Parts: sequence; C-alpha cells; structure tokens
Amino acid sequence: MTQSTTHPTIIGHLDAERQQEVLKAISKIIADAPLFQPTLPRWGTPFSVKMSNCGPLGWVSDKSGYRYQANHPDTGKPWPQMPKALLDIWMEFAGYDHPPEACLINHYHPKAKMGLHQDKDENDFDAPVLSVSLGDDARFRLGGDKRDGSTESFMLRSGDVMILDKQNRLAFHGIDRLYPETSDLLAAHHHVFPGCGRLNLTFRRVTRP
Ligand code: MD3
Ligand code: FE
Repeated sequence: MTQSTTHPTIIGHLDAERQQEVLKAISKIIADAPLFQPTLPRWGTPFSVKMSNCGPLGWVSDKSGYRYQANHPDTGKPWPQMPKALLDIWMEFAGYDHPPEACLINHYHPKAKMGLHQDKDENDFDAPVLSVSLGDDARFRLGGDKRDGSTESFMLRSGDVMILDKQNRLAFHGIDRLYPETSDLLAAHHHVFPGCGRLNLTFRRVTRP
C-alpha cells in the first residue's frame, strides 16, 4: 500500500504531463528572471531557498525588509508575465474572481528548509494563497495563528495543489525538510535547478481588488 496522508488543504493534483508543462514554463521564467538569493532583514543572512517571481509583483527580501515590488532585485527588469499554464491553475483551483498578482517561485536544494513564519506582506487576506509543489517530497508544517501553538505536519508531493484560505491564511507554516531523490521531475533541468530538489509556486493577491 502506498502511503498517502493527504490533508484537507491539499485540494488537487497535477498529473505528470501537466507538471512537465508547468516546469517548462518555470524554466523559461528563470531564463529571464534568474533565481536570486533572498536575505534576512537587518542581518543579511541568506535564506537556504532561492527565489524568483512572475506576474506584476514579486516578493523579495533583503537587508531593508520584506516587500512586493515590480522589478527583479538583481536585473532591475520587470518580472516576466504569468504564463497561461500558471494562470490556468489559479482559475481552476482558487475560487477567486480576480487574477493573481504574484507567483513566487521557491527553489529548495536537497538540504534547504524554511523556518516557521506567517505570510503578512499582502494587503488582501481575503484572497487565498495557492501553492503547487514540484519535485522531491517535503515535510510541511502547519500551525495556528500564534507561533507557540500546536502544529501538525504532512507531506507535500510533486503535483500537489494546496489552498490556504480564510481558516489558514494567517497560520504559521514552514518546510521542515526535503526527502531527496524522491522525484525525477527536475533531473532534466538540473542546470537551472542545481541539486534538483524541490520547487514551490505560491500564487497570491497582494492588493485588494
Ligand atoms: C500557509 N512556501 O513562500 S507553500 C512561502 O513550500 C512559503 O515553499 C512554502 O511558505 C513552500 O511563503 C509553503 C504553502 C503555503 C503558502 C502560503 C501560506 C502555506 C501557507 C500562507 C498561509 C498559511
Ligand atoms: Fe509562507
């Protein structure tokens, strides 16, 4: 029997063909808007995750803080447009009338993780956040809206589509660890994504419609 501890937040799954299509779109975006190294505000400590974005706005983090901005922090160019393959995912799963303004692309190398945090840099908390996982399995941790509350963890696997709406929108969450080499999706793209690992897309509204 295959283990499949799904969670109510996982609302869909992209089949292998669709994962390839999305990966191709992401590779094109990265060619125009290279993965950058975000750093922690104040200290300048690098994240273990590298990032890029597409859409009118992109999330960035550097010594001066977290924010959404229209331009790539290294190239100064506007973020690439959100391709149809990505917009279609929002339209199919988000249940929200307005298009996403940002798609944050996170690349996790095999030992990368993301500490417990809240996403509060948006002005619209009524809109859901939609997440798509690609590549290696990862253990995701989800808590409540207070840092010291109880948490639960579950696996995110390649193709999983997760929605964070009303109930979870301000929940603390993070990625504990990856399970390296559990997917071969990124293997053909290892020059774009060193060490393969995992990609996560998060589609967001930033402003109120
Ligand atoms: C729960 N990314 O980019 S996606 C992030 O897998 C982030 O890269 C993780 O947390 C990743 O900020 C998790 C799932 C996710 C995204 C947004 C959320 C979970 C969330 C917002 C509120 C609560
Ligand atoms: Fe987050």
